[in-house]
Amino acid sequence: MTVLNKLTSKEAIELENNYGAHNYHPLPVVLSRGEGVHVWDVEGKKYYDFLSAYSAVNQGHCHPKVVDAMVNQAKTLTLTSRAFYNDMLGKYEKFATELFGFDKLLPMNTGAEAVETALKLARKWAYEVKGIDENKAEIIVCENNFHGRTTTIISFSNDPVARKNFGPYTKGFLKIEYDNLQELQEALESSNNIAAFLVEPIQGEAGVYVPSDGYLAAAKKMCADYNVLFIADEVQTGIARTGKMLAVDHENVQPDILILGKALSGGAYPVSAVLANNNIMNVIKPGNHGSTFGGNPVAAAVAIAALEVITEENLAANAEKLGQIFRDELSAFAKDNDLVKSVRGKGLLNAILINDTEDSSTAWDICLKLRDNGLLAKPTHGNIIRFAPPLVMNKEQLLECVAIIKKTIQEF
Ligand code: IF1
Repeated sequence: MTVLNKLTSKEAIELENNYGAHNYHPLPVVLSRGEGVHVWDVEGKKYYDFLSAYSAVNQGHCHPKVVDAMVNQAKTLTLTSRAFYNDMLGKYEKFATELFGFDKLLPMNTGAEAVETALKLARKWAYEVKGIDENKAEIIVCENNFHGRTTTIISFSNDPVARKNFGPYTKGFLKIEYDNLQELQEALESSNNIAAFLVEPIQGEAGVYVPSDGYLAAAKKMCADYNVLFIADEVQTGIARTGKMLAVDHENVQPDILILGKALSGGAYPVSAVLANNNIMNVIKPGNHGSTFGGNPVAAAVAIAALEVITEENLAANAEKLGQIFRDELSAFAKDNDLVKSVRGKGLLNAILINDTEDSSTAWDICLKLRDNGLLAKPTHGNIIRFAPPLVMNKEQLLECVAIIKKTIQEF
């Protein structure tokens, strides 16, 4: 069998089980094509994608403008490394910094790399600008955070599965409860060595926890009062997912450091970025940080196209509108269905809480049934099912999906 032969789902799953590391437990469906809000499996069955590759495909699968930008650039110049300049990076940096309102952008590839970059940047700023004693910088993070899977990032995770047997852990992190301003105040008060506060505007992996109104604005103000950097990890909530270009825009918060990833490329290519103003970004000097692929011409071309699609197709407003319909429909449904405890989210980043124990398989079983009924979603942490379709969905499609979700849950 040449590797390009058509596979059955069963064969594809077997290959991954035999030759791939078992670092995931995917829903048993093998996808082979994507277009807009739909994906198809190898047997040709069509599904609505309600995960969007964890909000990386906000612009819809294989968006023509994004794919064309990628293909055209890939035929011209793919990678120069940063040993030389290239004609795409500066254009992208100018476009993105003006779009998000920052002086500078440091280009990386994955979300975790961008988070690591932001941590290094905050520490270096703390030593060289704030004047904290060398190697004493502390960064405040939240319980139940998810910022990626590198050794330093899992060092401040409290998820045993992400953390156990990966020690020794990186020091210099203080944990506080999410959406708790009192604990943030106490942490800021506790030490003169606080460099930054790293926070997800909505905790995605933890189960789409939307903080109280005003939390982000109050937290940003408190950080400013203590000369502590406010770092917003918008890898999952950014790029129009929550109904605004950035989730922090709902509270008019301008982070000191902004972290982007996932849909920054429309899911076509690994692209991430860290944005900050000169008083912070200029602590980075040649040789301090970098990456072979960071800022490559294809990434630059894809990111410009992916961001233009968001603006041209007004996807933030669409996410806002459809998200409200989704929550209204499912909240009404939850009133008469004792399996759905609650619905929460913002824009098209939503989740339902299944009325069962954390370790029950109900959420998983519902997702298997949703798959049979033509809609793909996956539980996060136990009994929470996240629903995050591409932002290009229209109202008719959304209502069809709401009907599928209701019908499926009613079958339980
Ligand atoms: C997986 C979770 C979501 C993120 C935030 C940084 C990163 C992520 C807020 C790192 C990545 C992804 C990782 C992906 C599944 C998905 C995920 F379930 F893992 F937690 F979305 F909630 N900051 N989240 O959400 O970005 O290095 O992955 O590009 O690991 O399976 P990355």
